[in-house]
Amino acid sequence: MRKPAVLITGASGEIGHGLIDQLAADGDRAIVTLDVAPLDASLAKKVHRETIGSILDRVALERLLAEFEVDQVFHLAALLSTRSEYSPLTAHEVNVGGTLNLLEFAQQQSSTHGRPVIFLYPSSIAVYGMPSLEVKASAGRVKENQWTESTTMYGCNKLYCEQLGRYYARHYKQLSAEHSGQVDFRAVRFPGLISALTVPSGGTSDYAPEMIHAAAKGEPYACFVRPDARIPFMAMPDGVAALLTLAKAPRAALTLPSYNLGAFAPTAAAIEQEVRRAFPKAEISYKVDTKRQGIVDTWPGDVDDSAARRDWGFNPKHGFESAFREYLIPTIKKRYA
Ligand code: AKB
Repeated sequence: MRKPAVLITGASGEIGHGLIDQLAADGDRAIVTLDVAPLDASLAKKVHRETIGSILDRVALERLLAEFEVDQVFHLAALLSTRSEYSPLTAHEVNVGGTLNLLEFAQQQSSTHGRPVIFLYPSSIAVYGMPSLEVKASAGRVKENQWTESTTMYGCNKLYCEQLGRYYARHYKQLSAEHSGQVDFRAVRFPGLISALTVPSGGTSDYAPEMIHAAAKGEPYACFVRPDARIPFMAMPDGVAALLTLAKAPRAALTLPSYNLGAFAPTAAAIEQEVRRAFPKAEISYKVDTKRQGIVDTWPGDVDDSAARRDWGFNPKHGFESAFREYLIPTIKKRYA
């Protein structure tokens, strides 16, 4: 008998940390992970099977298919936006090829156990491409179907994978008589995520978490975007909660294949001010990287997430002040104490 399980790819990354804790606490399925990097020891003991390997390795996926009855997939593995610009072909291979492998895995799983496989996919604000700062300023809160002309490989990968997910969910092998199995694809477009426990790497929204963590460690930080740069952000626990809430939502309530999520949309200067409030001696300066700034300029200043709130009750606990004062600062202070 195969064991019922949830599969998490990219499990040792930032979202994986919080997600494993929550899923282990729920305890209703065995947790199986797949990542090129090992899990922290504290997390490894909470999972049933840790597989060190790549999402491009179809043999590893075949083995998991043979051993586990997966009915939920959290496909977190990806190369983020900054890293992807340095190696766009590798990014395409991992972000698109890897997602295709996972969708096929979910499809095969579903046809072997006869139940839909709920497939959670974190997409990103990187799917948007605001054509100019003037348009960004006047566009207000961008809706899911507006301005989706990304200028980054990562953003293009995410947008295409949303489409692949929609294809697997609704039109897979539409001309074939023997098609069985069903992928229940559900995606969110995350804003920049800020965790008190981990520091991201390879992203372009990294300036916010980097600034906070540097100040907490007493290290100087040169912010790579202008003080007036603005994009939406969210505290990591709200991001994890959103994925888990969407996973449990009744299928019939979902009207979009991919939902915007937002929580607060501060400028870099507002983040600096909040960091200084907690760490008055913080050494923060600005050394603008015009190319990374250029990417941030194409991302919306804020997103309209009313569809997620209406369809499946997305309701982040933290706004800007509470994210800092109730979650980030106290947790980070403890972490580096
Ligand atoms: C990145 O900066 O690449 C990510 C994202 C916004 O998806 N954090």
